[in-house]
Amino acid sequence: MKMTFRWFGEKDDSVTLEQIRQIPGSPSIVGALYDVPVGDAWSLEKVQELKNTVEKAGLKLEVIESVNVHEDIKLGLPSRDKYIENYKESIRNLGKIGVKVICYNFMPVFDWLRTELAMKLEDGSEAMAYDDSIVQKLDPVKMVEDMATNSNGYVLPGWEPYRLKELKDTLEKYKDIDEEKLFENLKYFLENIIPVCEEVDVKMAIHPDDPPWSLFGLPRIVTNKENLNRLVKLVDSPYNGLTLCSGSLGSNPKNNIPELIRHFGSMGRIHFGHVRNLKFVSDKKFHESSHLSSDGSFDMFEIMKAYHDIGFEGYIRPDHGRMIWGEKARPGYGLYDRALGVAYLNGLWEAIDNMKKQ
Ligand code: DNO
Repeated sequence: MKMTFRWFGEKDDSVTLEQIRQIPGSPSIVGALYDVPVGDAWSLEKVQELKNTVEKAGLKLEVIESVNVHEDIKLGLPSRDKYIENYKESIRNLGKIGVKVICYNFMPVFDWLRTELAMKLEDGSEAMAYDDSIVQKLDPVKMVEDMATNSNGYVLPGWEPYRLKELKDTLEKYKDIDEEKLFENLKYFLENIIPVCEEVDVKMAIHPDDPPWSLFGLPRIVTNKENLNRLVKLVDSPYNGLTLCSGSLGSNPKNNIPELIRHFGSMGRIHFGHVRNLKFVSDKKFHESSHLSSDGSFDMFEIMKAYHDIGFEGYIRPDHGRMIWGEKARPGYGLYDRALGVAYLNGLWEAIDNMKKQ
């Protein structure tokens, strides 16, 4: 297992590389370019610059999250071929600088969704929360405005204004896209890019839909074991893999995370693990919590043990953290609680490792 930490770049993150370097074990960086419009190719020059910045701080850059997929690809429009060519170029350039895994998602229009970005927990910390009964009543356009005004001044990944400014039009275009059609469009995308990944040794790791069910009538397909099984077979190559996100898949209690890790991990299809905890309030209503098992609803020992048992050699990162100790940062992505997450997950790993040696 290789521990990593997500970083949003020098211009757009309150957390510095110097701080990340001092987290026990100096996790390597999960980075991205945030100033390239979705659909454009990532130039070698820009990705090289990012790598240099990270390496100058004594850290490594081997995982990218995300190279976002243009809506026209998800919609299967004729213009998709141009965007797929750009995507291939990004993969090639990332391969040249030593990137091993690209995390991406195939969620129509929206990325992850929460109804609250700073819910006060009993201990005074703040966490993100989701309540489906609120979402049912939401107007998506209004919701996008709320996300933009409640995020401590940060543009949330996946909620970039340029992606959302033509929201109404985009929603309209999805009228004819159901799950089957979305699967077909994903297959077309993968059939085109996976040969390039094989050539340059960069693994694709699709992120599950968060939450893993349909929202606003839009189809969502990266949601459960059955669909993940179908997905890995769309192109049967180890380069067509998964980001196993415990929090996203786990927000549907029918998804048994340790079991999914064992199943897809032993197939060699998990390249990246997002490991976090959350606390269920009721069906489709939860808030995020610290990583500690007893603070949430997941057994984090069982999750880490599943990774250990399959001999996981891929990348792992702590995921959304709470805001604690007065920190002001991007929702979910402050320094402190995620650093505690790293220490805790590393602690579990070390304990499991030693237990097995005895
Ligand atoms: C949320 C993240 C997602 C993820 C993308 C990957 O915090 O896990 O936004 O980065 O879905 O494309």
